[in-house]
Amino acid sequence: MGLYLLDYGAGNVQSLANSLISLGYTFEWIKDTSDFAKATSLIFPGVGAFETAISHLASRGLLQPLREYILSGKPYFGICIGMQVLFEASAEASSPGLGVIPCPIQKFDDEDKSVPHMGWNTADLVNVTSSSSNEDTEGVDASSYYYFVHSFCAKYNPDLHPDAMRWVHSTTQYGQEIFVSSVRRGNVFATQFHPEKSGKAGLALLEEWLRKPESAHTYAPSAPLVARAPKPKHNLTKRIVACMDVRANDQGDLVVTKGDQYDVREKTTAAETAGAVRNLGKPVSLAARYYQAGADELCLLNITSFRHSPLQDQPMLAVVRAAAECVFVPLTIGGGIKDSVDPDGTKRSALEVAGAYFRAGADKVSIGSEAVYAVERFRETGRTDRTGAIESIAEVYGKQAVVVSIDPRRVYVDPGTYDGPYKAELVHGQADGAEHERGKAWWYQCTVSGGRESRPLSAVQLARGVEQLGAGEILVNSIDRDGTGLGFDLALVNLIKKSVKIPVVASSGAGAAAHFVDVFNGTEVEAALAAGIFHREEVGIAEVKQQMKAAGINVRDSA
Ligand code: 1PR
Repeated sequence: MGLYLLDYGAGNVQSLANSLISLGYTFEWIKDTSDFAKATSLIFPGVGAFETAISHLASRGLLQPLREYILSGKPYFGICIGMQVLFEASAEASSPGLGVIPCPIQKFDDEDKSVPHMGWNTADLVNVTSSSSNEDTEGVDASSYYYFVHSFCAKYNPDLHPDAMRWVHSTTQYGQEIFVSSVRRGNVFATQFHPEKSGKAGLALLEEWLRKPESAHTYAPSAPLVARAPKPKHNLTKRIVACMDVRANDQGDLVVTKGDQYDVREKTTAAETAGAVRNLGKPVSLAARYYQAGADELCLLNITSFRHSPLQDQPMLAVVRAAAECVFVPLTIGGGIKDSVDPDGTKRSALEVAGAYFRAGADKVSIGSEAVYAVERFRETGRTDRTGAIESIAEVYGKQAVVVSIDPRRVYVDPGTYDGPYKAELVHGQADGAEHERGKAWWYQCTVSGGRESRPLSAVQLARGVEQLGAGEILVNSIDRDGTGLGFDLALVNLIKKSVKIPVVASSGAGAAAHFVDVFNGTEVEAALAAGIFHREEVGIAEVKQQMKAAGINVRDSA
């Protein structure tokens, strides 16, 4: 079978390649226009931004051959942007799409929800009954969760776009909006979600399409559809993220470590371990374990990258490559996403560094110190030349690929006398709260270099600034809570969540499954991250999810 994959050169396409390899399929990459004729089936795993996809395809002379391939009747499977390019246009871009489906791609309304739509949601099949076979459903299982990450979508609107809606295979609800989550018609099948990032459910769906004989990829248009009112609540789950802080130990091996308030060295007095970097395992084997255990996302942070972090021979790239071969949920990589210089003097922009991680199999990059400097510059000058790490990566790979990781620390002040610049952001200790907080007030100060240096910027200022610069998600750590097991700092998480419209991940302090219930009940965050309790196997991911479920919080069950 001449299975080909189309890569337009931006975003993580390696994960799809890894999925196909894990399913036992071989494939070729489309390298030039002549390959379209050799392809007997084609997958376009579009990742990133619509404009980038169209302009890269056009500049490589691949846009028209792609259109011709689709019209030729040979099987086509589009993923995310690979689905969106089928439409006539996108609010994200000035260039038109392929115009195969007569309706535009529009932006989600962020009035009632965070945008991007990021996480695990369901797909409701249209015109398919419960007795339908896999063949009828294309392997889309209405009871499974699939991973979505996008700010733009084809809104479900049979009144306005009756012809386009006859392509619809499934719809999904986000907030009070219903959008098209998969289409099929003729030789075309495409999903807005990422099967290659949707764990076992996604792999099963890919396999269903791959094992079908090429001649069987012919789908009748769906019967005319009617408008539907949204349900009171969408099915997007709250995400559980397992995080691995990675650094070289004193022997030079990359290990997963874990600090208490960012100090990762052993406190024992035993001569052989005193002062050594805590070693909690190997990053790739831990990543594989957390994937199997049902983590919704994984995060790998290179925590000593502030020292010197060249791209050449970067050991974290090998870690990401190996992890992406066995992990089929989203992978974030952080640490050292900034302009750097290789040992031979070659300058690397943050965009190049991020690109190397995306090609290795990362879905998002997380920016720490550099984000603080960027917001400081932005606030000082009131403008940006769009060349900074956040802006340049978001422009090419889409904002959903840019996470900002913030490392704030509490600064206590006297609430009666404080009249400083953070007065409006002060959090006041509750009379029935922790003893050390009563009668006090504090603000959250940004730090860089893994908490080693404090900066004249608050966490709220940082969060608002990075949102303006184009970040797609914020990871809120807390130096005060990190490794303490005292629970998430709900005051901090609430403060940040209320300051921005983009998704927020709560981090630091989880010490029990109940702490996840507390953070999801006490704040509106989309995800919660933990490290120590998972590494030390004190609490399992399944146990966390069981407790969340018992508390009525929507979760995804398995890998
Ligand atoms: O500044 O862009 O190079 O990024 C460096 C990254 O490394 C940042 O994301 C920063 O948070 C992280 N980092 C730097 N030093 C440390 C350290 O621990 N010494 N780790 C560090 C940050 C916080 C979380 C941790 C949670 C959950 N660690 O990653 O996993 O606090 O822990 P818990 O559940 O055990 O409480 P740049």
